[in-house]
Amino acid sequence: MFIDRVKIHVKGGRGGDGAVAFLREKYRPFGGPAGGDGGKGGDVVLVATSRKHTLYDFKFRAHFRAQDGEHGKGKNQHGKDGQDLLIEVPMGTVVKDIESGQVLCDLVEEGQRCVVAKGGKGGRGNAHFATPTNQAPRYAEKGEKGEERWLLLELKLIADVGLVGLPNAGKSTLISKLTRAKPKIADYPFTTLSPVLGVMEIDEETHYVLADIPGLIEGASKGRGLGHEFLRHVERTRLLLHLVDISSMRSMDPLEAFEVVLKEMKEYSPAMLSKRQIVVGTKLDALSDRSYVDKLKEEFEKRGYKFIAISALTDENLDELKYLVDQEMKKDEKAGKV
Ligand SMILES: Nc1nc2c(ncn2[C@@H]2O[C@H](COP(=O)(O)OP(=O)(O)OP(=O)(O)O)[C@@H](O)[C@H]2O)c(=O)[nH]1
Ligand SMILES: [Mg+2]
Repeated sequence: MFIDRVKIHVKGGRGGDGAVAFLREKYRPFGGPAGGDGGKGGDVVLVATSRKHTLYDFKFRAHFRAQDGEHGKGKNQHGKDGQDLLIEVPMGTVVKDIESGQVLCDLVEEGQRCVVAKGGKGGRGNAHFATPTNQAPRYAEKGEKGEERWLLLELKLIADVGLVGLPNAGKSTLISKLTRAKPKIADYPFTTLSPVLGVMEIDEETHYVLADIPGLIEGASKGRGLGHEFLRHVERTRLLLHLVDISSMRSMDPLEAFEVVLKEMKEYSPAMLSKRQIVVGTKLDALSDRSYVDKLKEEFEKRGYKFIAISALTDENLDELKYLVDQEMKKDEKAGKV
């Protein structure tokens, strides 16, 4: 199962209490106050790692607590600080505080850290509280409680290229051709229920991560079909392949299909529309009138999009599509936008 959203509870360690103690030495029976400070409680820290790819582990464990600080001791000995609790999460994890809804951090790089619950401060021992009028204070501070909160962890897959389109457009078939991913493919809508990633190799040094997501339909932003939440998995891609069925059995005019999906993307986030898109006409093998391809090409180019017609069944133009993707991605690199 693909787990891309979990709730966890985190709690920093409690600070150790300060000690109340007095020096009692052989020749100084009434030595001064000597209660040491309590140690600080450990922090709970999330750490991004490339070793994990899902939030699956959190299905089995939802509560995390860092170690408490030790209490202070006599002879001015400070308690030890509690150890931080490090929790590994996959790269691409966005961390939200559930109560405030605020995004606390966005863990995108290997080793990146985010302190999600601070440990409490240790209390000061009575040694701190001696004054000229009270040279033997009998009190010390308690350690503070650690911070605690519920977090929502959401995994945004970090893909380079996202595949979008209506259900049945042929997204999963295409990713299965361009990568080693083996998604389910069928001739009914909403075959794909959760995102699938695949790696497309161009040459030894160059590869791109493709993301196949569930199809969008009109009203997806209002919860129809599988909704539009899945778009978050392609939110960070640099390029979208927008698939439209151009076969003779298509259920909708390709330009109309394109507009429907654009509208839903815009509802999700207007920023999605500023992403580069290549329009991919699919199922070319099942198109009887080939002159239609030129017409479509013209129409899409008029709107400012590159257009390519392919068949994932006969492999027609798949190499050309790969080449186009590579070109578009390298444009970014040259412009230093990566
Ligand atoms: N003739 C032909 N059929 C295709 C081609 N590509 C996909 N199909 C068929 O179209 C149907 C839908 O394909 P999928 O790849 O599952 O479509 P999808 O876009 O992933 O659909 P959802 O996951 O439901 O959004 C399947 O029956 C495929 O066999 C193609 O190039 N030629
Ligand atoms: Mg699919």
